[in-house]
Amino acid sequence: MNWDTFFAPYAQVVEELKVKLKGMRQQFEYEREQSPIEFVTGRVKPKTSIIEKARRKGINPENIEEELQDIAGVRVVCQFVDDIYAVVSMLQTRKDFQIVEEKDYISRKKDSGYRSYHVIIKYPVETIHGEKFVLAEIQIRTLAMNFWATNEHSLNYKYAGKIPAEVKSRLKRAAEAAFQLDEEMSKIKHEIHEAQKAFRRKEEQKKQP
Ligand code: 0O2
Repeated sequence: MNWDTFFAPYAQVVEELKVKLKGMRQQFEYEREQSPIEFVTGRVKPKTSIIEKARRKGINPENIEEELQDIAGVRVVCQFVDDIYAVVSMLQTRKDFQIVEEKDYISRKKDSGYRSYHVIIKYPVETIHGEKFVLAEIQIRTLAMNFWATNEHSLNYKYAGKIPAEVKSRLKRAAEAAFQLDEEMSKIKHEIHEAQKAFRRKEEQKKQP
């Protein structure tokens, strides 16, 4: 397989989705409204991870494009849990891609303690050979969920998926703490928004001559 050719449409999808999602954030700013999107990142899954995941899930290499949903991955990070659902509703109304699956690991967290909302989409990408539909995964999570998932991911990498029991139980407690943090912050969301609005107004005044 020519991996450069294989990766090209995925790299394009990730870039296009990043531009579009960052554009949504920008539009909220232009309209002086609180954006539900804090930041957006994206990546194309590395070759070794694709091969390893396909092997683990028993996917025939010929079917990787149809069966591996997260070769193109974009992450939307929000301040509050409510924001996640606001982003999901906005994605549901878009006409530039089709949602093929939604995985709500927030109302039903994974055994590891992982929480996040995943939206799997079919995205039409223009290539030099014409239109190609590519699967992509949009992960939407709060800052607290992201903090937990990033650290857990590093530990999984370190221990090659076999995290020692003691570390695992600490991770479970940390997941609970992240959940509590989201709950508490949601309760003072309005006050935080007011404070952030006032701060932005002050910054804008400073810029004026
Ligand atoms: P990477 O390195 O982030 O790309 P699965 O069979 O559970 O591995 P599946 O069926 O594709 O994966 O779907 P799922 O469960 O929605 O997981 C897809 C991605 O979600 C994972 O990709 C992770 O990015 C993230 N994820 C899912 N579960 C966990 C978890 O317990 N901890 C962390 N930190 N992230 C998780 P990859 O390919 O596993 O990894």
